[in-house]
Amino acid sequence: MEFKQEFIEKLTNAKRIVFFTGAGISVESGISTFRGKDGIWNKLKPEELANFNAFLKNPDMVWEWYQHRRQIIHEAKPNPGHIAIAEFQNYFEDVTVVTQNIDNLHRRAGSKKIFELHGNIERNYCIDCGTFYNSPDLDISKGVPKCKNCGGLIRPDVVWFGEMLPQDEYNSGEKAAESSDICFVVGTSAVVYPAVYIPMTAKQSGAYLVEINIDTTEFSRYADYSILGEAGKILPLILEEIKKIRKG
Ligand code: BV8
Ligand code: ZN
Repeated sequence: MEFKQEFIEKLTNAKRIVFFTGAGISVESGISTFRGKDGIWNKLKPEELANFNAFLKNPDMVWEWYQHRRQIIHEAKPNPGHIAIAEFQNYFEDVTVVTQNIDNLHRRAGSKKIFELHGNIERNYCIDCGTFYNSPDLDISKGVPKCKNCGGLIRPDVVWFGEMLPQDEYNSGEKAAESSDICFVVGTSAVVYPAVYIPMTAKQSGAYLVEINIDTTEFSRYADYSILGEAGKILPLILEEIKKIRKG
C-alpha cells in the first residue's frame, strides 16, 4: 500500500503519537461494534442497558449483558492492530493510547501508556460503599453479585450514558493530545462526547490527524489523511513503513 508523501514526512519527524481508539479496533478480535451493521446497540438500545437507572430497574438484565460481553472479551485476543500500536513504542519517544473501549485488549497487547475514558469491564464496584472487585473474584451464580461489606449491588466499572468520565483519565488523555505530533483516530464513529474532544484537541494543537476506518465518519472532515481499511491490516503496514524510514 502506498501512503501519501506528506504522511511519510510526518512519520519521519514525529516524536509524540496519540492513538484514539474505538470499538472498530477490536472487531478483528471478534468483538462486535456498537453501531455498525452487526453492532450490539442494534439489538439492544443503550438507553435500556448502558445507564444507571436501567441497572437499578433491572440489575439482573444489565448484569447479564455485561457478563455476556465479558465472556466474549475473555475469549478474544489482541489482534495485529493492537499489537502494531504496542510496537510503535519502540520507534517513538511517547506513544499514548486514549481508548473508549472497555475490553483491556490494548493492555494485553503490550501498550504501556493507556487512558481508558469509559472504564474497564474487568473492574467492578459496589454502588453503595464503592468497594472494588475484579471480575474473576465475583460470585455470579446468583445473578447480579452483592457487596461482601454492605450487601449493595455490584456494577461494572464502565462509564454509562449520562455519567461523568473519570477526570484524571480524561485530563491525561487531553494533555497527551495537546502535545502530540500525529493523532491516529482508529475504529470509531466519533459520535460519543466528551471522548471525541480528545482528537479534536489534538487537531487544534497542531497534530497531524490520521483516520483509519473501514468507512467515512463524522470525523473524516477533520482528518488530514483518511485511510480506508481494516485497522488490523493498515496499522502493521504503517509500522513496516516506519521500520523502512528508521533503517534510513
Ligand atoms: C456524559 C461504556 C454528562 C459502556 C460507552 C446529544 C448530542 C451529543 C451528546 C449527547 C447527546 N445526548 C447525550 C449525549 C451525551 C452522551 C453521548 O455522547 N451520546 C451520543 C451517543 C450522542 N455521552 C454521555 O452520556 C457521556 N457522559 O455526557 O455525561 C455529564 C456531564 C457532567 C456531569 C454529569 C454527566 C458518557 C458516554 C460514555 C458511554 N459509554 N461505553 C459500555 O461499553 O457498555 S459508549 C460506547 O460508545 C463505547 O465506549 C464505544 O467505544 C463508544 C463509541 O463508539 P465507537 O467506539 O465509536 O464504536 P461504534 O460502533 O460507534 O463505531 C465503530 C467504528 O469502527 C465505525 O466507524 C466502523 O466503521 C469502524 N470499524 C468497524 N470495523 C473496523 C472499523 N474500523 C477499522 N477497522 C475495522 N476492522
Ligand atoms: Zn458495599
